[in-house]
Amino acid sequence: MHIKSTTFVKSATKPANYPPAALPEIAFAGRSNVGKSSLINVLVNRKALVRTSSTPGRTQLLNFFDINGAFSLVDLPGYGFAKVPLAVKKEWGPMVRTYLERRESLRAVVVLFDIRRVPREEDLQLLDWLEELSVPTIPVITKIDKVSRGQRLKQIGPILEATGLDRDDFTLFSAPTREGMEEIWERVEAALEAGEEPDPSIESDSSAVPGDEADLSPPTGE
Ligand SMILES: Nc1nc2c(ncn2[C@@H]2O[C@H](COP(=O)(O)OP(=O)(O)OP(=O)(O)O)[C@@H](O)[C@H]2O)c(=O)[nH]1
Ligand SMILES: [Mg+2]
Repeated sequence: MHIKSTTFVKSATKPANYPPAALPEIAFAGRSNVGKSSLINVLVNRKALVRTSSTPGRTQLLNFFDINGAFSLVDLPGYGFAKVPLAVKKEWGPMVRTYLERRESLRAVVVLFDIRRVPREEDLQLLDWLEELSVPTIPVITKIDKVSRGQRLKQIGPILEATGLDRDDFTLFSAPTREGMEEIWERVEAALEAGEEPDPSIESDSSAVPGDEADLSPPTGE
């Protein structure tokens, strides 16, 4: 993905305040502190487009970003942080559920899991909603730099067991090493393209090789 521009559009909590659903959109969800904002920053190659924090639970808003004027990324509020006041915790469910139900431009949700943690109720709730609402899901296991290569398979066992997903459903990712970044871009691009209306004026070419289009090719490294 060639990133020409990344712009923070706005924060919102309810549909009336969402920006217009003019562009296809990909959202990022997961528990507080799992690394949602860090993943977005790595994808768009910016150190701090999205604020990351060592104080989990600070982002209690939906944050909308415009990429290349072509699609949007949304950083969803995290859940499950013990120190968040109960009133705020109660808002998370309706806020996220409403977004998933009502956002017509939503193409997929990237769901993050920490390689060191067993998924909990809210993680499974989120997966259930995505399935119920038929929202395509891109599961990611993050912070893989925190365990040795040899330990990876053993560490992800409880995640596979709790979610019922297969090893191949997950992309393994690390923000500091950027491992997995290209694979996540490929999955995001596929989700963005899957939602496109076929343009009858363009002759379909089923033999096209993915990545042919200049703008949609994987990063060439830097
Ligand atoms: N080692 C390691 N640390 C990471 C990784 N991703 C994120 N972190 C760290 O984890 C902490 C939380 O990351 P954020 O990106 O702010 O997490 P978040 O999911 O956006 O958290 P909330 O906004 O509070 O919901 C920060 O200190 C990050 O530097 C990773 O892949 N590896
Ligand atoms: Mg965040």
